[in-house]
Amino acid sequence: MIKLGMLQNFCHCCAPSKESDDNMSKFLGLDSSTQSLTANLIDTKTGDSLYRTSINYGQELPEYKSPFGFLDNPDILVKQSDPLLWAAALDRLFHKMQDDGVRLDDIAGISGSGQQHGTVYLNRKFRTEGCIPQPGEDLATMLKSRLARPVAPIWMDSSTFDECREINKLLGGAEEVRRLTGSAATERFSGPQIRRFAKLEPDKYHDTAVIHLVSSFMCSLLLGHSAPIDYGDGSGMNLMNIQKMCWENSMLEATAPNLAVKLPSLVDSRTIAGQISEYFVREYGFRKDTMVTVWSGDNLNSLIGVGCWNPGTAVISLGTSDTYFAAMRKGALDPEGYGHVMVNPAGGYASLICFKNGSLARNKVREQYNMTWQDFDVRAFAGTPVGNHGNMMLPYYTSEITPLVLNVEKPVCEGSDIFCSGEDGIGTVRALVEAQALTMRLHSQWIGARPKTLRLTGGASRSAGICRVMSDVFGAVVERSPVCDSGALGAAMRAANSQDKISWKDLTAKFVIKDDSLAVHPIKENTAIYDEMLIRYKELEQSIVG
Ligand code: XUL
Repeated sequence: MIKLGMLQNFCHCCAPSKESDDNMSKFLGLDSSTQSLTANLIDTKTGDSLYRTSINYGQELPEYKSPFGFLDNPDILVKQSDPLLWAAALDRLFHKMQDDGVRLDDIAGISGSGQQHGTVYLNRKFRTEGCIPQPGEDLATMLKSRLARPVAPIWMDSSTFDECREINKLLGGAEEVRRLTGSAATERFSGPQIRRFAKLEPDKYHDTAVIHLVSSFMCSLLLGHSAPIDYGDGSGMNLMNIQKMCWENSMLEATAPNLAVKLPSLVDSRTIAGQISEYFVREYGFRKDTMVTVWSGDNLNSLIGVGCWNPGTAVISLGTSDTYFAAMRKGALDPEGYGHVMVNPAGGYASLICFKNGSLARNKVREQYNMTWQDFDVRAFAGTPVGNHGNMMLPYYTSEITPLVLNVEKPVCEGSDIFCSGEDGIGTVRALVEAQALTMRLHSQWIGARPKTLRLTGGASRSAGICRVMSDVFGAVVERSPVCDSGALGAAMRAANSQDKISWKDLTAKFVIKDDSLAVHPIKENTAIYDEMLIRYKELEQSIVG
């Protein structure tokens, strides 16, 4: 077992004191996600979100040829991004904030949220010289000479089926990997991705001095040197012992040679990693003593941003991927291997299940039928009955993670063809959304009792039709989080909690507004229809997935 690094370097009680008290209440949360970089600036004195903005990679940085945040690849299982794009987005974001008149010298602290599992491979120059651009240089130009690998595999990658089997075998079975790391070896997780890289490009792997997650990589850019990885995002790697909170040597050895020396240290998610680098002071006028709290994974930040850091309410985040997550009261592991246990940055653990066919699938249906969001939401649900006349779909418009289904690009339909290929598409919309809710209910059963309350977040949570289906399928009250950037908000709240010692309870009361008039209550008769449908859904899934 490897010991924790020099924890005291990152201790959350050693922040230098600020010059004045006036400017200590503004905290910036950033969210480096698959398709965009988002900012949310909060003021803990007034309880306001002062400023929000987003840089969409495809639209605002087209030169990186990543319209959806990742590079084109002939192999549909391979999904990789250009880390230079993420660095360029950070510069672009601060320029935008300056142009919009945001006083960056007013910001006391920053933290962030990153798409989970993705890995960035950096060379010796990064380790020895850090990552502060020279005058006249920007972040992307500086970074070019510090990358050991020009691409970063991201969470959407499903190319590591063999590596997962190899890792599970080396550890004596998936169960042992799950017991140690909270998850069976999982295609998109960092460990299997690192193993594949070490196998396919051993020379480049050898030249890699540091391997970062997206979260710790972005944090490093802000600091100007290598940042630690927080326990939360560290638990999505298949490398961390989730009970002992340290790198698990047997996993490191089963993954790739010499991995221990390439990984940053692991720290508590409340750790202040240091002051912002001189680049941001020089270029954008940040104060020298703006402190940076370690970044964490996007779902874990969202847990805080929607106010569900305490057990009780499960969260459904409807984004590029759909995720189902909740703070955990007692430990449980998914015997089927799809669900994950991760460290909750607010303390304790959290369950997480990820479905790749989220907005990806919803958008495909909209495009297929040339529908507006309003058509999708209003017409489709009003025009079709609950249960869709018994028609059902497995929603695999692209390879799925939960359950694992590779090399698919078409949903599996049961029942009349009309609802999958009908001209107006309204039956298809209902079939898709019902399937998305049913698969969530089916694959979250390992966590324990069905939740009485669900909190929906993410763009698609604005859809009344989707909220109704979720509520009826789970037989639970659906609360709608008015916040669509819960990752960025959660990160800002984490910065305030670690740096200003404001409790989660106070932060939640100030920033997580919940409008009870928007709550959707389950209709018993509909839940009964879905209870029966769930049995059929499970059978259909098993007939395809095995
Ligand atoms: C979670 C997962 C995705 C990404 C999306 O395990 O893979 O939700 O975090 O950014």
